[in-house]
Amino acid sequence: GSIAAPNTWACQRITCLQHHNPKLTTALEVLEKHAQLRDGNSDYSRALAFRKASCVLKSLPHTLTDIHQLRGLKDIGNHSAQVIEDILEEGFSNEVEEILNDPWFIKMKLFSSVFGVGSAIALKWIERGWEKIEDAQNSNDITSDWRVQWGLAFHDDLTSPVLRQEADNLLEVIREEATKLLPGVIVEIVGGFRRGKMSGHDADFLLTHPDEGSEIGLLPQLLQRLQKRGFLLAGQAEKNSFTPGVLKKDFKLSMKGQLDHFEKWIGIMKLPKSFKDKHTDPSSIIMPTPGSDPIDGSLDYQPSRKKAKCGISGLSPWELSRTERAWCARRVDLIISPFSQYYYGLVGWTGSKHFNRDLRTYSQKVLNMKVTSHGLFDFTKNQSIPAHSEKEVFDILKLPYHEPWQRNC
Ligand code: DGT
Ligand code: MG
Repeated sequence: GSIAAPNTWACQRITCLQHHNPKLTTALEVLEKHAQLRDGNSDYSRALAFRKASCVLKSLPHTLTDIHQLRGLKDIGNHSAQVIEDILEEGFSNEVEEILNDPWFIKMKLFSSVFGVGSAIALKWIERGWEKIEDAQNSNDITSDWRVQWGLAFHDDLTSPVLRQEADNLLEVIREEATKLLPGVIVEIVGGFRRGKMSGHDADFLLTHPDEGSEIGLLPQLLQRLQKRGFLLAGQAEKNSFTPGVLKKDFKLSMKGQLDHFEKWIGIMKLPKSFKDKHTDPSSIIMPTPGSDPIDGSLDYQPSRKKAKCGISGLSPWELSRTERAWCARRVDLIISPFSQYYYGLVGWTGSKHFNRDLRTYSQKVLNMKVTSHGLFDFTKNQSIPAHSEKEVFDILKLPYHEPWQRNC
């Protein structure tokens, strides 16, 4: 008989980190990754099809044993169904095995694991005949993108998973400093850690304050304090590029592209290795590390410019990465949200990415609403609708409330 999940939308289903079909979903996600790398931004529908299928399997209440159990589910396309059938019958999929052994795929995955490198740059590097990270590290003809420079120099650190304990310890430091600057500030861990993951590729933090407007100016001061304590390595601050109004045309503007418009710092921090241990007291820790003096004032956050770059150390990224050090380089995002947008921002920055994507499509197609990290616009009522809690976001979207750990699709 069919054990198909009754709900068609991923945002209606409960999807936990631990589920019953990891072998199948791992295989489908290899195909998704392959499609992403092959098609780049030109066609993400192929990648999406594999993700959708994987997501359905994650929400099943038991291990799939027969392909017929999936009968009638619209999110399992023919290609995915074939792969699932192969694995159920043979124990493996030839197509997936071939991809995993494909030198092009292996190199693409390796190069795109560098911070700041997407499939376009990875392709270029392969065309140059590069095979290893060292080939890019040793090249003097490398991009001037600060992310790629630091991403290459600290590739080992940045590709070793950030542990939950490190994120928790950093949360304490950020809360401590942010609260000194702005009592009552709310600081939340978002991203994968909020969904219950024990490790991740970065740590994401969302900050707000119930007194709307008081958060303005917080980020540059917070960065300065973190810098004084030796936590910053390199990064880039972006100012809030848009404040959505209540009008439809304003709201439409706020949804250009995939990215949001919050003020944020995207960067790399230096976390003491002791942060991996449970019993560290992160409070007041100051890191005695070489090269922590700011060069040429480039840390300074320049609100007049849209983007201000922060290169922090006096040493080159490469030199710094070779020093004897008691810290690990970690990718960190700090996001500042005005309180009136906070709960939409919280849902958006908690993810998963696929949960967000599905939520947007569902809202549009089923409810004639547009939802972003900044708010929600109801095209039927021709008005934007505020939310005062995460639960309210779900209520407005006529969805059962799901805890962050149930949004792992
Ligand atoms: P990870 O870090 O590998 O454990 O995985 P996540 O789920 O933390 O993914 P990450 O860190 O890339 O992004 C965190 C969440 O925030 C993710 O669900 C999607 C969302 N997100 C990331 N970047 C943006 C952005 O620029 N705009 C918006 N609206 N959301 C974003
Ligand atoms: Mg993350």
